[in-house]
Amino acid sequence: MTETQFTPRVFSGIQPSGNLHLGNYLGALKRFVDMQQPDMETIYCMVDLHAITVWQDPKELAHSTRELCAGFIAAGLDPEKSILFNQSQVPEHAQLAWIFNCVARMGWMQRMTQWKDKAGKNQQNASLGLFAYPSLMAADILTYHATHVPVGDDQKQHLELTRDIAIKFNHDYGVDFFPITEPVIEGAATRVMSLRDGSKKMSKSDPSDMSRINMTDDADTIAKKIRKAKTDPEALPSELDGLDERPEARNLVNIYAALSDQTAEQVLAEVGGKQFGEFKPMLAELAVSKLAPISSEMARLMGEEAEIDQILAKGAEKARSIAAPILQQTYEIVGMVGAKQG
Ligand code: AQP
Repeated sequence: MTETQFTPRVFSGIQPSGNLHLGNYLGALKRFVDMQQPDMETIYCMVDLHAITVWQDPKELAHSTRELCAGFIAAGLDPEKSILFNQSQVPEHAQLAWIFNCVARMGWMQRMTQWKDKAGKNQQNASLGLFAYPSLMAADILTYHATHVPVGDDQKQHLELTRDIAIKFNHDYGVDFFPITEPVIEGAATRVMSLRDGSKKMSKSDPSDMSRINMTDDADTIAKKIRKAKTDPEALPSELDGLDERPEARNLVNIYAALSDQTAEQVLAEVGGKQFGEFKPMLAELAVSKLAPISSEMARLMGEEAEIDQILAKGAEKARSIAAPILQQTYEIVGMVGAKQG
């Protein structure tokens, strides 16, 4: 096998399965915007096929997909600079996922912590799609030969599996066709934790709305959630190791750092010695100043449904022009008769 040079290309996605929250924003969306650079091709997807691995109300799914697109644009993604689309409009994702279902091993999927967490004790009743989720995610990435994937820390294991699938495919067919993708898990907030419990990830499916800040929350709600966030009675330390064994304090410092584009060390140099009574209003003010313009722009864009649908359709067309030839080449490698280069 000869070494192939792959053009740098960024791909990532977010599920339209509920409200975007601060974890999605700091761990993923804000990073997507940072990577939208002139020398980098960026492809960002609303992964609706992933969302239906657990049942979604059809009307809500359509609404969430458009709202997520509005969130992408309001946060700074520009449809002229990045390819924005919803996954189901590009059938190559699902087609390549089938090939990968035949490459990935059952044991690999069974080890996925997200599968274990989401299916819980009721695995027999979970959908086959939920089990095969990482194989579709590998296809999302590799149908663009993407080299860099910005995600939150919780997706690390799925990205390792994407690499395993690429390596096994290349090995099984004696080619150097799929790139070995680099996860980009960077910044102060790669794992934003629940505001109610510093040992749990902030997530859409947490039953307590007080556990997360939604991108659609108004200023008063954001301030109230931060005021009521669980903390401890100690003052903030001036050094990072003073946050050891203080998960809730560490979480709020990391959120502050990510929102203000600083490191946690820089934040502690500024706020060390302050009590939470003083720090929480600072954090609330910062969060409102960063999130309010995004949520009001999201609300405005949601009034322009036809424009959103047009952006998604145009994005899907551009995405297909990259994905279709890669799928056709995959089919040829596998030996499918009639496979023609797109
Ligand atoms: N708490 C988080 N901190 C940092 N990054 C996070 N991400 C999610 N939660 C956090 C990142 O957001 C991107 C999109 O996530 P997703 O919507 O595809 O899936 P998810 O991880 O299932 O989101 P939730 O909120 O955690 O949903 P549920 O409750 O259904 O499990 C990914 O890059 C992810 O890392």
